[in-house]
Amino acid sequence: MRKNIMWRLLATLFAVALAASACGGSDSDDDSASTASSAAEETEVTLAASGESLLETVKSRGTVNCGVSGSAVAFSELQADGSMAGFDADYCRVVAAAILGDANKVNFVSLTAAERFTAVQTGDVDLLMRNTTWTQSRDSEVGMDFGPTTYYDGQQLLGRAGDGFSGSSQVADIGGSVVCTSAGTTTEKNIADAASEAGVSIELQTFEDFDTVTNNFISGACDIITTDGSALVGRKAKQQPEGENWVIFPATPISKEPLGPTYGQNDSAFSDAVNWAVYATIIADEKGVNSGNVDEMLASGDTETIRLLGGEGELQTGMGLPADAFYQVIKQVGNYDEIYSRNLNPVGLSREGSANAAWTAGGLVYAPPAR
Ligand SMILES: N[C@@H](CCC(=O)N[C@@H](CS)C(=O)NCC(=O)O)C(=O)O
Repeated sequence: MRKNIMWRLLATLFAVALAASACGGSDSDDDSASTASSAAEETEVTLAASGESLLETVKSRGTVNCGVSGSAVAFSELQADGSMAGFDADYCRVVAAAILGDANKVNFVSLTAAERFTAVQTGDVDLLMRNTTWTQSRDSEVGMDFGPTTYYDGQQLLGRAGDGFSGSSQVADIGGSVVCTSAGTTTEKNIADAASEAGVSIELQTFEDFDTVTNNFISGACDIITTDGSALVGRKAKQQPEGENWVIFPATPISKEPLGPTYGQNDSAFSDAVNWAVYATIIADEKGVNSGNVDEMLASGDTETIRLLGGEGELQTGMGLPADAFYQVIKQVGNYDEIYSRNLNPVGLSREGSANAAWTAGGLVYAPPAR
């Protein structure tokens, strides 16, 4: 057992060292690379002191430290009263409801794209629900693990109709443009690749956050902004000035951006808890179980529904969660469709006909069985 813990410690330190070198070059900015050694030291302290899964740490702490953007329209937006609203914020609440029985036990931590992976490595946050794309390098050398995709996104561009752009514009049409995006994202690399593949040259400018990017577009300093399509839809809904017509293109995104929960690698107890909390929202949606009828379904649903809601709670207790973990998730936060509809429909993002529809409706949203 002790030997096991030592191996985990060594493996984690090795991963953090690798991640730190990767952050500077591929997925983060120089600032996060410069904190690499303190990240490694802090991680050593955290694991040496506990040697336990984050699941146990979260239970004894009594709150989930959840990394979000804080300024991603409809995904995680800091409100005037200090609360956090949005789809990602609600998925932080899903995790807290499952592990702690209380969706309000979340400490939201706003992070820029460039800061996010270091915040996981140092233990500042337990997980990210922060428009974070699952990629091969993040899943390996950066030292992250990824849970089920909660939103299937893709990168698009946003320009002005007044500059001659339309919904049918292509990357080949942006030659000579100043194109702006945030640093430390998949976005900056994808657009550079796409422009070179289309044979056009662009001036790519990166900024620390997407508020600055959007403000630079509004002021005219950027001709085009680019990021996950969902963020562009949100920005257009909230910030398009009167009399202007912002257009989003190309119709088929230039990349795949599967977004979902992200946490440090090799902690199965914690990742199982996060993953199955997300799956519970998807299964509940498939079964027609929602926050309004969950009590009724616990009494009279089919056998899988009763298992999922804790009528027979062994599946949940077997993974270190309370028997009613997923009942609490659905009762307090809702199923996938409720979470999607209340946050994303208001800005014009619809599940229908998209990859975010249920698999039974031609989409990709699918969960393994609760058995
Ligand atoms: N999904 C991409 C981009 C994520 C990201 O941070 N996007 C920036 C904009 S490029 C952002 O803050 N988006 C939300 C917003 O502020 O609207 C990634 O994981 O690298």
